[in-house]
Amino acid sequence: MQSSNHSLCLFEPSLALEEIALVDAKLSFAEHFYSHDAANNLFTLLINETEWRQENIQVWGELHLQPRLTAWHGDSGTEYSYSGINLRANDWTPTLLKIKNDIGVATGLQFNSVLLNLYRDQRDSMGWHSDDEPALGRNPVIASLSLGATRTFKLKHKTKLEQKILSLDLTHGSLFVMGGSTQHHWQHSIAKQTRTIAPRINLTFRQITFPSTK
Ligand SMILES: O=C(O)CCC(=O)C(=O)O
Ligand SMILES: [Mn+2]
Repeated sequence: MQSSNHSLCLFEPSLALEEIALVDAKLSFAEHFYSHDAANNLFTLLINETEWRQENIQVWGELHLQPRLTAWHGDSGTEYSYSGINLRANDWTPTLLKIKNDIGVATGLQFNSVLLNLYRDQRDSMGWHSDDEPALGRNPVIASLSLGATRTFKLKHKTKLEQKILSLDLTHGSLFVMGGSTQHHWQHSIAKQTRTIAPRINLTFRQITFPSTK
């Protein structure tokens, strides 16, 4: 439910995306894509409006509960499969459409779906992976908005072991974009921590390629 305190029209994002140099990757980052107040506003809206689910995933043939909550929204017909889960898209909400539009203006790109992750505390995490599902097509662009507590996003090269792991603090209101061949060459993760960490929401906007248009 939206109250006047949480109006979507009160803020505009900053468009300043800066490149992060990394071999075999194309990365850019805007630390203050949304102001602190705008990011607070979006965090509150998304926590309350989202039907958060804890999905079972298959790891080495065994079912486990994912160590975070998720939701999938997108254009009708977009569906997403990973680790044995099949997600049918929920409709766009005004909040998600506003963010999608702001990111579209900043990047010049269109997205047709978004995966929302809620890391409830320091015990929630995301294991090493690449966003390289066939439905994302070749050289996908993934636009990642972070809200709430800062978590460290790590990138490690798949084959060039001399490349150091890159650690990037994804702060409240920041936008991080991965494109080019990043997903071919690098894996990324969010590790569990031992110190107490407040909740964090991450939204990754994606463009799903429909089989019929391939
Ligand atoms: O939470 C993050 O920053 C990463 C999320 C992610 O890698 C994903 O949704 O595929
Ligand atoms: Mn990912």
